[in-house]
Amino acid sequence: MGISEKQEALVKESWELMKQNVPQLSLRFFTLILEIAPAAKGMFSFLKDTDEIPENNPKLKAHAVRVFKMTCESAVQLREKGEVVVGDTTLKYLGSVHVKKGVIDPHFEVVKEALLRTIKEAMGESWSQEMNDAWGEAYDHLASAIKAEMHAEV
Ligand code: HEM
Ligand code: ISQ
Repeated sequence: MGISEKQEALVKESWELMKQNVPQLSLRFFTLILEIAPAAKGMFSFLKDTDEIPENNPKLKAHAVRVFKMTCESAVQLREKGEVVVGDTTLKYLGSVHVKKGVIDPHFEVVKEALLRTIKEAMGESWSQEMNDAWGEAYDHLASAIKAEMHAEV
């Protein structure tokens, strides 16, 4: 299943709005990940030695933004090409980073759920099911590409 032109626009527009509030967005995204899967905490180097999620941690913000951005780009590619083709080296690199950190396939559902809930909360009145499905679709394709690299890694 691909995504429609309208859905691509919904993803892009919502990201344009959300990125104006990166500190809150990244904190919420992360909080939700840990709410759904508390055990994930130990995997993130920037959280290991803290009790609470750092509100203004530059690394956390930068990482969270990359996840959103990559998912948004994946929506554009899905629309244009019907598939996700993040630069080959980027994918290989991401595959190896995640394998090294001990990420396994089911974790991707956790991050998806957290991402979609973050978007729903951030968009409030402007949120729609169609917007949600578009982000979900884009994420699924990106996640599959990363998972494929993770399995190719060894
Ligand atoms: C690191 C993206 C899924 C856990 C990263 C980095 C990116 C990224 C860009 C930074 C790599 C670097 O430059 O060091 C993504 C995307 C995902 C995804 C786009 C899904 C489509 C997941 C999942 C988990 C996870 C499912 C499991 C909970 C981590 C961890 C790191 C990381 C633990 C290392 C953080 C650190 O300590 O520096 N991810 N990720 N990621 N990711 Fe993901
Ligand atoms: C890395 N990978 C997946 C999700 C993330 C969320 C916040 C910060 C870093 C991340």
